Amino acid sequence: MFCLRYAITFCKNGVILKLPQEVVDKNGFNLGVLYKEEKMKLSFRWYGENDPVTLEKIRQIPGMDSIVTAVYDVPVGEVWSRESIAKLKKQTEDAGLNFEVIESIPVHEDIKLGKPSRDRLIENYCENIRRVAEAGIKCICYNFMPVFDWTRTQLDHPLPDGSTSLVYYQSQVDAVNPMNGDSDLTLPGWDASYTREELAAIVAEYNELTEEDLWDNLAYFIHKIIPVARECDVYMAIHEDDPCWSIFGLPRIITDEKNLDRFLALEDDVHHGITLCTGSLGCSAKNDVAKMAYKYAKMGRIHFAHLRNVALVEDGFEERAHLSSCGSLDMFEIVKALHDGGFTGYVRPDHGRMIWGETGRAGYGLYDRALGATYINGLFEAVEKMSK
Ligand code: DNO
Repeated sequence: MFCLRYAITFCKNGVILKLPQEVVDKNGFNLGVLYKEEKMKLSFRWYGENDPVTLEKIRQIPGMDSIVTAVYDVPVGEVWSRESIAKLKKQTEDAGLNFEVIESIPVHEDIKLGKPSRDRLIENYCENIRRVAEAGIKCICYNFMPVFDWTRTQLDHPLPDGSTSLVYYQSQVDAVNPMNGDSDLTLPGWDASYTREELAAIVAEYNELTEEDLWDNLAYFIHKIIPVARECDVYMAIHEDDPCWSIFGLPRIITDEKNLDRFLALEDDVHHGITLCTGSLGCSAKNDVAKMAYKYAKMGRIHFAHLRNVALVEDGFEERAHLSSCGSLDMFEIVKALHDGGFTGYVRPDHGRMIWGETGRAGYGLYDRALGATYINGLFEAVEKMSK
């Protein structure tokens, strides 16, 4: 006697994305894996009920499978309430989409700094892993960038076709001193919950911290969270530093192949993996993104992929449409590398330009990301069929 633990589920557009995974006998003993999920799962970032890009709109993007979201009503470092998690799950599932990816559970600065308070904060982090896992989450994206997450110098840079996009010019970054609390100059992507003075104080705390110290603090964190992720069967997926070099003299370590190898060696466990962000790695010409995509997919360590293109320019980089011919990255080669490496994780279109007069959260409008999603679908369909 046996039964299928998981029913066959269909993507709303009729494409089979998931097949039964395990067969269990009547006592619940696992008889093994029947079919494996064979495809990437297309996902889309949603910032919750205040996001002008609604779940209903996201659902209409062809092939859409999962929502990527987070609890935003709790300060960094605190435990997320089960109610908030359950609400996100219900909203997502009511819209006919899967609730399987969190981006991000942010890492408190005290953990990155290795302060004594880190043990309590890491325990909270582990509790968040447990709570989202209980709600069905399979993959958690996070980053270990000191103070500043992704950094750009302008969010509405006009492109020749009349659209606007996010850009990074090194000379402008070099002109900003985040230690100067009086300056009104802020850069997009900075955590808005800090005042300028608080920001300056936190940056000052990093003065003494070397890259090796940051590695030690990362290793300490990883050794505590990965056993919990394994227990909960959740895939942790670190996001590379964006851009992938040090800014304002702060150390940044998740930047290239050598450092990703070092990072992955911290724990020999598939639950310890990466988000392959093509735009973050691809803004340095030194990174061969397709090579890394193949290598880490083959190792089973890419759980999430952020796919977008960037154009490298003399003084930095400009975000462009997803299409290969619009930027410096060969998106076909990257998708082929993921596919050939056996990648079956979550994929999302990353930042889009603002097009067709859309206004809203920079990088996270509907239209250009939806075009990106459709392009990504096309690339995956092509590489899948070519390989048969
Ligand atoms: C930018 C995003 C990042 C990412 C975090 C992950 O648009 O890709 O902010 O969410 O770095 O923790």
